[in-house]
Parts: sequence; structure tokens; C-alpha cells
Amino acid sequence: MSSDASLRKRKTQPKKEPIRRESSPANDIQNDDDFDIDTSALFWYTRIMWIPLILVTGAFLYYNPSALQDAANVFLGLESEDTFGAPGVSGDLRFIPDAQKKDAIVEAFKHAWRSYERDAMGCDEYHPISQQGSNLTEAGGIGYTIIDSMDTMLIMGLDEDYKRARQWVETRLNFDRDALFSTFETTIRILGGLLSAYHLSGNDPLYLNLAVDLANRILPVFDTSSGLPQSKVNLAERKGYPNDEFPNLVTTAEVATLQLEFRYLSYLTGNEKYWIKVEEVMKTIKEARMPHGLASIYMDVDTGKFVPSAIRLGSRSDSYYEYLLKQYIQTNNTEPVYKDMYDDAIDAVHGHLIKKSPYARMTYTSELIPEQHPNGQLSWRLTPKQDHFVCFFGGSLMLGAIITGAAVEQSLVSVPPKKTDFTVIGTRDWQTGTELVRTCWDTHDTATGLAPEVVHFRIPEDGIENTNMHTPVDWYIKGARPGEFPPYDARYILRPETVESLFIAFRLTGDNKYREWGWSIFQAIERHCKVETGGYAAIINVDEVPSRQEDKMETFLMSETLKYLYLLFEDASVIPLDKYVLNTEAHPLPIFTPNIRTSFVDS
Ligand code: DMJ
Repeated sequence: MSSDASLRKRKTQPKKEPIRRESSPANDIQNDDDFDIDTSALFWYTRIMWIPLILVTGAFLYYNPSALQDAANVFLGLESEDTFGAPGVSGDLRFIPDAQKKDAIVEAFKHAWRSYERDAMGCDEYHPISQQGSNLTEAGGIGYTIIDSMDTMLIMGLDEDYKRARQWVETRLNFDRDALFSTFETTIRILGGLLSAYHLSGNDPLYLNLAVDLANRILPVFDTSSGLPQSKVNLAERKGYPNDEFPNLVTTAEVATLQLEFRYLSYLTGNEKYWIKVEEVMKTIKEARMPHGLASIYMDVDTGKFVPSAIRLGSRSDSYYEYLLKQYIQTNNTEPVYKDMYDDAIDAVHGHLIKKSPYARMTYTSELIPEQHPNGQLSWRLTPKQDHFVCFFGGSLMLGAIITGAAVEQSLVSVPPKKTDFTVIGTRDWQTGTELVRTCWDTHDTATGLAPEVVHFRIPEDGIENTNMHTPVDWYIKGARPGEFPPYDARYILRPETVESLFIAFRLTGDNKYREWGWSIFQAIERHCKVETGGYAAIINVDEVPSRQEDKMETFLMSETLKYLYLLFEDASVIPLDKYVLNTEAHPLPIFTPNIRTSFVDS
């Protein structure tokens, strides 16, 4: 079968073009001619009555020239000329929470949590079809699912569920486990979850004590010649270990996605040791900068250098880009070194990775794959592949434009932003961000309405015939063939990245289409991933209905996907984006102004 076979004919795409209405001056003139001529006193009196109104309206429009345009845009359903927000939305956004949708999402959370609690309480992971739990290691559970879910309960007001979870943490949680755990996953899910629970519970000391205990167990992983942390940690031994597969390699995402958690712990405890360790990592990364400013997915833990490996925004490097921005936000925009590193990286991403599909002009990110030639030279092959992971990036770019793209230095970009608020770079990032959010939404155009794990975009050189220009097939799931077992790329494993971006995009624009898209994704999860007996499961092929489920409910369903969906329909005063930064596992941490200064600014 040719590669054409892997292309599916997409469902009819909703039209993306803004509605354009043509004016009809001829008609307008004709209407004027329709007036009757009447010379009665009443007629003149009535006409004179209009004069003050016309004068007042004229004066108003003179001083508010954009009002007419805005009104026309509202009428036509177009975006405002001056702002990037939804039609009619301007200034200081106040959202109306959608109680019904919030309730539905809380019900989904309860369906997930209570079946886990019934079948697997205390186990790290949950398998909803077999109704059992499992642990990450044979040494016993470390509260992976419970701690990852607690702040969502606090945000949703699920007080009784929260109390039971807290009870388990207080009486059963034990980090003294003699086994290897992922440094990265333990930090983002457990340390992040504990710190967020500490803050949202009103500083319950239980969580801070546990966070300190856990962080102290993890800390030795940073004792390497480069300062980059080892991938694994033995929590009982308090010792770092390399990963089995490539002992001297660490991924860029895993070393550069620990900083928010460790910094906040230093802030809370006044102990700088956590801060210093993660800052050293950032210093090493800054010094390892490659000429193009991009980051490969692997670094050498001994030398602290990037090693030739794929360059992408997806798996193994995604949250590196996310945390460059978020470290700047977390420290209340007081650490320019992170803004500089972020700006540098985002310029490089625009220069090398952002592409447009040939037909529908969808904006996407591609990957660069290194190729070693026999003469020893290295070249980079551009591959139009985008992981679902990348879907965090649209919202992140929009947020980055607001934080770093102000036309007037030190001033804030308004929300929703006005076009004049941005620098050229800010406008670029905002634009790319909104386009990527739309692309990610468009990849939900599948039989289930859920997006696959990986999509490939069409490029002219791929040799795949476009048979029908009117129904452009701009992307496809590689290796998917009718009648055959679906490839790994075809699955949806309850990932949050698209709804994460929808949440940010809605908070920054008030544009209702983001809520509509989020609701549609939620309904698709309900339809295809819900397990009637309790919980939600991954599905193995987003293009197959009825869908086949897989016996796994990832913890990020409760920590991220349902939290972002809930917040999408919640009032903007709940976890406001100018007061909180969400770690990569969606654990909200407060923004603060640090006493400690970053020491490697000029290196
Ligand atoms: C989460 O565990 C985190 O968001 C992480 O950064 C990568 N993605 C998964 C969910 O997809």
C-alpha cells in the first residue's frame, strides 16, 4: 500500500475564513431617495429634535473613532481592529463562569477519583478497566495519583474527597522507598503537588514538611560534574542514578523542568540550597547554547553540553521552553536572564521550526533530525512531525507575548491585548500562538473528536498526491492503515496540552470560541474515554468508532486535563494568571518577588 493509504479523508472542516460582507453604496443612495418630502410644521419639529442627538453622536465618534469600527465588528462577528480579543471584549476582562459546564467537569473528576479511591487507593497508578492499581516500583507507592489530584479537589471545592486524600497523605505516605524513581516526574507531580496543596490549603504544614523531606531526598541527583541532575533517584538511599538506556545522557526537559518547584521551596523555607542547585542547571544550559539558539533533546550529564539529537518542541524538550518563560513569571519578572533566554529560544524556534502546511496554511512546528555523513559532517533534516505535547506551546506563546512583548518597556500589555501594546516580536509571538492553538484544535478533526499523540503535516516533497484540492488533507497519522492495528501515534492518552492552551487563550482574549472548543473536547472524552464502571481510559485510535480503550488512566487526567477544563469555564479570579504560575503538571504556585538573585546573568 502506498503512503497515500495512510491519509484519511478528514471530516468537513468548519470554514476558518472570517465572514466578509460587501457594502452596497448603491443601495444606500437609493434608500436616501426614498424619503417623502413633507413641509408640515410637525415634520420640521421632528427633524430639529434629531439635531442634538446627531451632534452628540458626532462628537462621541470624533473622540472615539474606533467605536464605529468595533460596533461593526461585533455585528459582523469579526475581531476588533484595536484588540486581539473577542468581538466586543475590551479592557479588564471579567468572565461569566459557566456553572453547568463546570458541574459536568466536576462530575467527571468525581467519576475518575472515586473509582480510583474505590479500587486502588494508595497505588501510584490506576487501571480502570481491570479496576486495579499498580505502583511505579516494587518498593511501594509514593502517592503519585493522590498528590497529583489534591489541588484540583481544592479548586473544585470537593472538600470531603480532599479530606480523605489528606488523611491518606498524613497517615500512609512514605517516601522512604528503596527503588529508582524519575527525578523529573517525582518533582513535577509530587513535589509540585505538595507545594500547590500547601498554598491552596492555606499553608497546611503537613505538605511543606513532606515537600522538604522529598526535596532533600532528591537533592543529591544534582551532584554531577556539570550540575545537571541524574535522571533517576533512589529515595531511600538519597542518591542519583543514570537512566539505563543511555547512562551519560539526560533529556533537556527533565533537567530544565525542576526549577519552579525547587525555587518556590527555597522561598518558603528561606533555605537557598534548593534554589542554588536548579540555578546551576540553568547556568550550564546557558553556557551550552548552540549557535542557532535551539536545544537538542539530549544533554551530556558529564560535560553539560548538548549532544547531536533531535530538536523539537515535543517530547523530551517541551517543558524546557515552557519553564524559560515561567521562571521569569514566577520571579515576578525580576530576573531578566530568563527573559533573555526565552527570547533567544523563541527567536530560534521561529527561525527554524515554525512552518505552514501547503494547503490550508496551518501553522505547525516541525523537528530537526541530525544526520551524520560519512565525511563526518552533520546536517539537519526537517521533519514535519508534531507531537501532541507541542500543543502547550500555542498558549505559552500567547502568555509570553503578554509578559515579554510590551511595546513600552516596563509597561504591561492590556488583556485582551491591543495591537499597539506589542512590539513587533510580541505581535509575532501572539500571532504564532493563536495560530498554533487553532492548529491543535484542528487536529481534533478525527472520528472521535480527539487528537492523536503525533501528527505529520504534508509537505510538497512527501510525494503524497493531493487528490482533491477542495478537501485539503494537511495532516495525517503516519502508518495508520485501514484494517491494521493502529500505530502508537494514533492514540489519545487523556493528555492536557490542547486544553491547557485553550484555558490560557480564553483567559487572555475572552473569545468564546476557546470555550466552545474545550467543551467539544470534554464531550469527546466523555463519549470515548469514560469507563462506565468508573474512571477514564486511553484510546488506541482516535480515528476509530466505537473506540477501543486501553486499561490506563494517566494521573494527569485529574491534575491537568480536568483542571484546565474546569478553569476554562470558571471565573478569571480563580487562579488568576497575574498571581499564579502553573507548573508543567498544572500545579498552581504563587508568583513572588525573590530575595535571592540569579548569579549567572553575565556569564
Ligand atoms: C505531563 O506530565 C506534563 O505536562 C509534562 O510536562 C509532559 N506532559 C505530561 C502530560 O502530557
